[in-house]
Amino acid sequence: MERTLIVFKPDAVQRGIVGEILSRFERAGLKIVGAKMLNPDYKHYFEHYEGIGTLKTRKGDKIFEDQLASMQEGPVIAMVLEGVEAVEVVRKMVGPTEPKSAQPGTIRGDYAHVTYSAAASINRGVSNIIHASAEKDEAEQEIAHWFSDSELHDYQTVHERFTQPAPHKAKK
Ligand code: IDP
Ligand code: MG
Repeated sequence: MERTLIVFKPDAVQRGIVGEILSRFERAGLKIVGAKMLNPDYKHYFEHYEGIGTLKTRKGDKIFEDQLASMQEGPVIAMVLEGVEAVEVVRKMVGPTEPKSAQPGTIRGDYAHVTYSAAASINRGVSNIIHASAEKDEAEQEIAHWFSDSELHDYQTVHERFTQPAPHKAKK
């Protein structure tokens, strides 16, 4: 089963909308296998956003530094979710990076509206509620960066009954 990292950013935590967003993932049947609140330092975010995410290389110094400062505005809640093709499914639910372009129905489209240019004018990374790993390889690196093995848990959900081999045969 595939795993992906999500991080509720300071804007989600401070707006008090973590619970209702999390319920979307639970409703879809994704399984929480790790969860914690933390306040990471610059070094941790540097590795997350540049070492793994190449944000500085892709978008330049200003956007990178604005983004790291925005993430340090308060604690975040990090989780590892597990499910069938979880990386792609969670990204689909989260929507594209810029809230203005994110469709209604996605988390970024439903809970935010801001633009890159508005964010640049106030020296912030664009506030888009939640981080989600973009690729399988990125997810593996991010999970190892945010969670130790002992913080990831193994248990059965009722939903897994429907993602595992059927025990029965059709009745004739
Ligand atoms: P993603 O979060 O959708 O994967 P990335 O390109 O990996 O997008 O960027 C990481 C985060 O950095 C974004 O979620 C957003 O908060 C911020 N960011 C990315 N590009 C821009 C930009 O052009 N302006 C402002 N903030 C940006
Ligand atoms: Mg990314």
